[in-house]
Amino acid sequence: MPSKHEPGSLGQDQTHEETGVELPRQYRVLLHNDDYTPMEFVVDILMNIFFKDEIAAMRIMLNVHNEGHGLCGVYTFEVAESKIARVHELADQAEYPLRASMEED
Ligand code: TYC
Repeated sequence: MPSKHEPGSLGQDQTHEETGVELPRQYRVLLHNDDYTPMEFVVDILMNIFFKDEIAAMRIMLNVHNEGHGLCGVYTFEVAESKIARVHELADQAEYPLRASMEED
């Protein structure tokens, strides 16, 4: 069994410079405040699209309401993109101006 500092070992303490293994880039998905989307709609979005429990969803919604924007979660590009598309789809359908965006973590 090679020691965990040898190349090819199973140790998890090597840097990606040593292993050449790159982690996928991660993106923060943000929700933005507006004056028209009902609070309950935002809580439902956070529970159904971002899988938050009711307490966490309420906390994030109030943070967005008070600060202007708030973090929903951190995902790979494709997952972030599809969650944002789903938020916009549901908001558009309900005719609310709710918007989400992403930025690299
Ligand atoms: N500001 C909205 C209201 O007072 C609630 C709200 C919260 C809207 C979060 C958007 O992302 C949002 N009804």
